[in-house]
Amino acid sequence: MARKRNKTIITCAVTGAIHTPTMSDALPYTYDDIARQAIDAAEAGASILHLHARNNETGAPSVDPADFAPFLPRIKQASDAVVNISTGGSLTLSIQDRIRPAATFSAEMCSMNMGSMNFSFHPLADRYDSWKFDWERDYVANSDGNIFRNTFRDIREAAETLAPHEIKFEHECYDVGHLYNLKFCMDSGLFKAPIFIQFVMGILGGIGADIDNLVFMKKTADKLFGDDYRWSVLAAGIAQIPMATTASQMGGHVRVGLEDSLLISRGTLADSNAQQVAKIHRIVEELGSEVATPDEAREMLGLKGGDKVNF
Ligand code: KMH
Ligand code: ZN
Repeated sequence: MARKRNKTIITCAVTGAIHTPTMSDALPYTYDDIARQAIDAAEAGASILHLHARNNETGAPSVDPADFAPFLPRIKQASDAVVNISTGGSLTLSIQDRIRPAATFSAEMCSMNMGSMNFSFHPLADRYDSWKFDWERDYVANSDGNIFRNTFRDIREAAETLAPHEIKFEHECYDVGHLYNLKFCMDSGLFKAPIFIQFVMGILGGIGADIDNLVFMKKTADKLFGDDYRWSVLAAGIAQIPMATTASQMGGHVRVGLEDSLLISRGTLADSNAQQVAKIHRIVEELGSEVATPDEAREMLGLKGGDKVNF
């Protein structure tokens, strides 16, 4: 008898902190739009919603819990999806500032970035002649000076502060070395199995988005973590859907959303997060896998449950 395949978890990363309002009218930044697009993405099949906040008027990325508070309860009321709060919402603020939203709202999941690195999107600055908001051009152009700081001390501090909340981490690994950082932290007792690894591919500063690299990341994770991990892929830009498709065929989970790509196909902007979710949902099913419900995702990842959050 054929071995039953694991169901595929779709995460949708709804807005992020890389893209800016000028780049796409579909990018949600108001509280209302973030709530509405998150709910629509869940209805289209996303069982995890990876959420950042933005300033309601200007769309500038924000890690202020006050900018999460207006949309989190609305999402919870309208959907059963797992809420995953970013702890990487700023490339300049301290880890203490970055983890405050996850701690304040005691989410079921949050991101945990597994190494320090260059993290740049400055080439995007040359694509636009005019910008909707004053902050955008400098924010994008100056990202060539960014160091995304996630030292071992930062990771320990985040893990220890968040431990009482029983939050499951989405371990964002942007390169092979980050897997070794994660192994070191696991061996130090910071994280409990099964860990959930997000292979992040195609960020300028991290590993490129191609199949050889994905196989290498996966083989390295197998070697380091054995059966103690679940994994997913996000690829930036046009590689998003092809790499998610490949991951789903390799037994992994997938992440889409306007945080990672503004496109629905080469040269065409997506009109919403839900459109990307619907596309990968269709592909996963057409290729013979099933998409996990939020409760199935909770079971697979060992989450504490949607009734234990603080929003
Ligand atoms: N924007 C992604 C490449 C985080 O939120 O902690 C990485 C990310 C970081 O999702
Ligand atoms: Zn994020």
